[in-house]
Amino acid sequence: MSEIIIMKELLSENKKLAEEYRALYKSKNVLMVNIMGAPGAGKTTFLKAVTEALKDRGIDSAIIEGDLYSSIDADDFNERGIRASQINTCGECHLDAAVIKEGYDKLSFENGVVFVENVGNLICPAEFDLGESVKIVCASVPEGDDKPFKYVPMFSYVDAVVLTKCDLKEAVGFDTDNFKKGLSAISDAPVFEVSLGKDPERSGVEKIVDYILEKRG
Ligand SMILES: Nc1nc2c(ncn2[C@@H]2O[C@H](COP(=O)(O)OP(=O)(O)OP(=O)(O)O)[C@@H](O)[C@H]2O)c(=O)[nH]1
Ligand SMILES: [Mg+2]
Repeated sequence: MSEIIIMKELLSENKKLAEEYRALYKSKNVLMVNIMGAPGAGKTTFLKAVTEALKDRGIDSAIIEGDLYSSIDADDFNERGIRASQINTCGECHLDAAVIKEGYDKLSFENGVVFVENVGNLICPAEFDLGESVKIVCASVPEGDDKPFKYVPMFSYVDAVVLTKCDLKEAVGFDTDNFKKGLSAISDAPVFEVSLGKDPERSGVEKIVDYILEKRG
C-alpha cells in the first residue's frame, strides 16, 4: 500500500474516533480546547494566565500536555495546582484523538475546560482532529508577521489566533496589519493580542477567556 493511502486511512480512522470522543467530552460538560503553535511560541505561558483567569471566574480547568520527551510543562502546571496529564509522543510531531482520550482518562475531570497543549509545530497538528471543540493557534511576534502567508493549513484550520509576546512588537518591527492581511485572506478567525512577558496585568487574557466561555455556552 502506498504511503498516501496509509495516511488517508489513518486520518479517516482518527476522524471517527475524534467524533466519538467529542460527544463524550460534551456529555461530561467539558469544553476541549486544542492549543497549537511553534516551539516556544508562548503556549504554556498563555495557558498559565488563562487557567488562572478561569479560576478567578470560578471555572475549573485542566491540561493535557503533549511533548516529544519531557514533562517540564506538565510538572509546572501540577505544581501550580492545575491538574495536568502528560503525553510523550517519543519523536512524533503531533497528537491524535486516541492519545488525547488516554490523557483525558488520567485526569478524571468533568465540568470545566480541558486545554491540550499540542506538540510545538506549525504544520503536522493541523491535520489531526483531537475531538476538541475549539482550535487555537498561538503565533508569537518574534516569529514574524508573514506566518499566515506561509503556514496556510494551520492558520486556515483554527477558530482563533492568539498573538503572543506583543510587548516585543517594536523591538522586532512586527507589522500587525500585514499579519492580519495574511490571515484574513484565508480565514475569518479573530485575533487576540496578549503580552505576558513581565506584565503582571495578564494583558489581553480576559478577552480570550470571554471568547472561551462563549464557546462553552
Ligand atoms: N516577552 C515575552 N516573552 C514571553 C511571552 N510569553 C512567553 N514568553 C517567553 O517565551 C518563552 C517560551 O514560552 P513558553 O510559554 O514556554 O512557550 P511554549 O510555546 O510553551 O514552548 P514549548 O512548549 O517548548 O513549545 C519563555 O521564555 C517565556 O517566558 C510574552 O508575552 N512576552
Ligand atoms: Mg510549553
